[in-house]
Amino acid sequence: MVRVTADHRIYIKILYWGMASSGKTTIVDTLYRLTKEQKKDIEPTGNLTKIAMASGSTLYFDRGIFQSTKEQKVYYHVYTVAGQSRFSPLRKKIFKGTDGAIFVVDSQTHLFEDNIESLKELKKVAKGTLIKEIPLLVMLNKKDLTETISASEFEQILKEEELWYEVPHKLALWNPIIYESCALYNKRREVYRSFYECARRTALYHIYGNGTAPLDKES
Ligand SMILES: Nc1nc2c(ncn2[C@@H]2O[C@H](COP(=O)(O)OP(=O)(O)OP(=O)(O)O)[C@@H](O)[C@H]2O)c(=O)[nH]1
Ligand SMILES: [Mg+2]
Repeated sequence: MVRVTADHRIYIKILYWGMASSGKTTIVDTLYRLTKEQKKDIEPTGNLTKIAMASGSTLYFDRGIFQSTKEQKVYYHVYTVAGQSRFSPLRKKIFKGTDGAIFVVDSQTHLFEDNIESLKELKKVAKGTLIKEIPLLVMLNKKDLTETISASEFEQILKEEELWYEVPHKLALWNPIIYESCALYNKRREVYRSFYECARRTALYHIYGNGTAPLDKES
């Protein structure tokens, strides 16, 4: 839920969701580092909050706050969920108030089913709001590895899960973009672009769609 404070600051919540070890924490780490080091349209304010186990796996969530450098009143609260199955009730809590979601796939072929399970859980928690009210984007992560699934294979999953609209459906304009990504800082690929697109779509839903996917005038 986009929040506007009395001093006209706008807070937007963006959530990274996906199975354990798919790379969510690494993505936010990389996003933080690269926006701190380079001049981008967002910059981090303060540090990242990471609540993790000794293994590095997220125990509760990660959170970072980024500020738009063009629209200084706009802030993004960026969260990642803890992907291990046992944290399901926690994920439901963290999801509350999400304005934009990025689903992070561990694209290694042998994890196909685990990713579907994580997507189904997100769908259930979102109760029909994905795409219609909450922009959804996909990162097909770890594409630096061999033996990974392709974007068209994942598109098929989105279709089976009814998270894809065929033209001429008006919502087809807002179908998730599938980014073939690598979250590792030194080999990073599509980390900034996917975040930027999620932020952009979220703003459009808020400004032109009054909290829903903007459709053209005839609709
Ligand atoms: N090769 C490769 N490894 C990655 C990539 N992204 C993350 N990893 C590695 O995968 C492991 C898990 O990454 P995390 O970022 O902790 O995964 P997570 O999704 O936050 O996991 P949970 O917190 O348990 O849900 C780490 O060893 C990362 O270095 C990637 O794009 N390519
Ligand atoms: Mg994590």
